[in-house]
Parts: sequence; structure tokens; C-alpha cells
Amino acid sequence: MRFLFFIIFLSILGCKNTNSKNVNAAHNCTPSNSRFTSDDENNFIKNTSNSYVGKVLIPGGTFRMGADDNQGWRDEYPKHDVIIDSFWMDIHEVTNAQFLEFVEATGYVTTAEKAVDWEELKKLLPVGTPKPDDDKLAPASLVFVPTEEKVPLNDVSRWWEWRKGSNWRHPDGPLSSIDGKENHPVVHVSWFDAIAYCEWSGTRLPTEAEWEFASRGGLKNSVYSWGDEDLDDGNPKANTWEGDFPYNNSLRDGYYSTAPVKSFPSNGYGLYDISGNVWEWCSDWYNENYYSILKNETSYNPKGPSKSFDSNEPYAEKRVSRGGSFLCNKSYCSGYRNSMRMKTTPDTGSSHTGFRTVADLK
Ligand SMILES: [Ca+2]
Ligand SMILES: [Ca+2]
Repeated sequence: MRFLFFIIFLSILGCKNTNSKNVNAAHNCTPSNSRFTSDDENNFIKNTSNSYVGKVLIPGGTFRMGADDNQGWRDEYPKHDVIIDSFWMDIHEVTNAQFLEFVEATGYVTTAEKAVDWEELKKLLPVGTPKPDDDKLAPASLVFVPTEEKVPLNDVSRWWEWRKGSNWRHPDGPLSSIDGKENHPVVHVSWFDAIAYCEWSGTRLPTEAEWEFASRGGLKNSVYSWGDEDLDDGNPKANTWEGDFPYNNSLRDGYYSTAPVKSFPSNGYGLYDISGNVWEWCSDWYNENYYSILKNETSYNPKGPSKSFDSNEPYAEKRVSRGGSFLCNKSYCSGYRNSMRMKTTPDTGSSHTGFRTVADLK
């Protein structure tokens, strides 16, 4: 608990820090900023009439899940056999326009739009801890800020800022807006926000296994959703960070931040931006040892471990996200690989995380 408090308090204060969350930070693209937002029950009227609109059928089958080359972190091994039933999947990430429809229909307020709940926070702090100024508890979210020069890549706080007034309507802070970005993926959505959208729309988040199966697009044991061609060879294949992260973006792919969905070719299943643009929440808890547990058996529609475990932050419970973002770079996490696993506390949103939904066969 104390460790968690340490992380959170530093986050609230917006401190630059060198605490242990930065151990192996090259595998942790987004800092976790638990804000003690409770998982409120959603009682809104659902709109399930469009559950299959904008989706493509992902034909079920068997695949080998896990890393295909030596770029993988240890949580991507060992490769293991997985059977996936057919399902429907959004061809693109949920857009700002789609999320706006949800919010207008339900009045839903996202995690980033809520102040940090002091009553919840203080339960985890030593008795007598004074309440921080309301200003420190104000609604905020994580915004990427490029550095001016080359910096060590083992400290994510160098390029992430806990910025007040940042949320899905104001992705870069209170003075920014999504005007003209209706067709960009929604960002600053927590896992809880994504689940709420799914509940409203009669959909669900993909499991991590479904997501990786879909990303592979029918190719066998390829590193990327487009095959094995290096990211830098040929035409741009996804919205990533090309150049020197986090201070020099060559803009070879044409986009510094989010791109309109469907700006790059789809994979073999007709899925756009399954690699890059924004990270996509999955339903599973993250456990770095999960593949080791599964290695000797063929898993049938695995839904993830029962408990989260990340040895870098053992007291923080995390959910999986997949596919990388416009910040992913070869020198850093190469998160656009099929098998790359990201993990974040479910109440953390950021300027490079969104989601797409799936639906079961009728
Ligand atoms: Ca880019
Ligand atoms: Ca994506």
C-alpha cells in the first residue's frame, strides 16, 4: 500500500521522479496513475441496435500466441497454442464521434473528468495524512510532452505530464479540443470508460487472445500485423513514432499525434490501425507469468488470469492494452508488434490510449 501511495502521491503532485516504477520502463509506455475512482455501476439505457455495425467477422481458428522474434519481452514467451471462436470486431478504433454519441445518450462522465476521490484515497494513506489542496486532486490526465533533446529512455516521467483539464474532449489540455478530430480515435479513456461504452452499445472488449489473433490477420507467426517487413522499409504501415523518441519525429508516416482512423492499410482481416495510432484496452487482467502457466496446454478462448501481477509494480492491479500507439518507436517499446503486451491500472487514461469493441456471434 505504501508503495502504491508513493506512486500516486508523486503523480498527484506532478513530480518528476526516479522511483521503482521506472525499472524496466522501456517495457512500460504509460505510467500508472491510479486515482481511486470506483467502478460505478452504469444504469443507463443501452443502445444495442448497432452492436454489429462497423464490424468484420474474425473467423475462428488456432494460432500460436506470443513473440515471434527476439524483440519480445519475457512476458511474451513462451509461445503457446490458443483456439479462438469466431467473433465480430470493430474495423477501426472507437472514434471521438462515436464516443460523443455515447456520452450524449447517457450523460456518462469519464474517469479523467472526475476529481481524485479523497475519501477513497485516504483509506490507503497513513491515518492523519492531511488532505492535499483541492487543486492537486482536480480532474486531470496524462499528456505526452516531447523532450527538447535526447533523454534516457528508462524514465517515462520525462515525457508524460499529469495535466489538469485533459480528457477526451480536450486531449492536450483545457485549451485543446476535438473539433475537426471527429474521426480520430477517442483518447483519455480509462478501462472503466471503455467498459461503460461497451455496456451501452451491447458489445464488449476483446480478450487479449482475441486481440492478438485478430491482429495477426490470418498470417502465421508473423511479427507484425502486416507481415515481417521492417517498419522502416517500404511505405508507412502504421501511425508510430519515426525518428528519435521522444524529441525528434521524422513524420514519415505523416502524423505526429493521432491520425484519423483508416489512414493506413488494413490487415488481412480488414482491421485498420490494429497496429499503432492508439493502444487498445483488452478485457484481461495483466499477469506477466500468464503464458508460462499456459505453455503445456492448448487454451480455448482464454480470458486471462484471475489476478494481476506486474513485478515492476506488484501492488498495482493492471489491465492489458495492445497494439502500440503513435508514440511507439523501434528504439523504445516497438508496441506495434502482434505480441507486445502493455499493462496499465484500469483508472489510468492518457493521450495515446483508446479501444475498439467486439461482439459474439448471434
Ligand atoms: Ca506518426
Ligand atoms: Ca490501435
